[in-house]
Amino acid sequence: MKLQNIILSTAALLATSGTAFAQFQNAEKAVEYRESVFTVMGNHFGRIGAVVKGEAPYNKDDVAKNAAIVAMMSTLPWQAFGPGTEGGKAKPDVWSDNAKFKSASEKMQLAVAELNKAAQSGDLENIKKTFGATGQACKACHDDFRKK
Ligand code: ASC
Repeated sequence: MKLQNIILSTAALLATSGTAFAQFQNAEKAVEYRESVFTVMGNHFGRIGAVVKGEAPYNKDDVAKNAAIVAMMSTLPWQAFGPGTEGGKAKPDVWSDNAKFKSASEKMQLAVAELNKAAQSGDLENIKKTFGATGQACKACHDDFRKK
């Protein structure tokens, strides 16, 4: 290999392997970030849950706001599961079976997008239906990838 090619490929490798860590100073910061995102997501999802379960009155604007927050948050944690960030509540399977984890994360984001659509339209029956499907997507991923 020519020296120039070695330099170019090394630079490319550093650029790509650096991205996982670039946004986080270290693994602990990545764990803190992703767990914080899940905390906020769970809080706002839970507020919709209270309405779905009849424990709180249905207010269209509140549910729409909470669903929009959940939808936005649902896109964020994945960047913080990069190589070398094992730890926290994540099982090692996140890294050893990463394709399955990615697929589960995508299912959750799609379910949340449907919930958000229903919430913005204000159709309570559809909110209930998509809330249930989203909860199942949360649980499926927790069963496989989150420590008890
Ligand atoms: C929630 C929450 C979760 C999911 C999950 C659904 O309200 O915080 O993690 O629902 O329990 O099964």
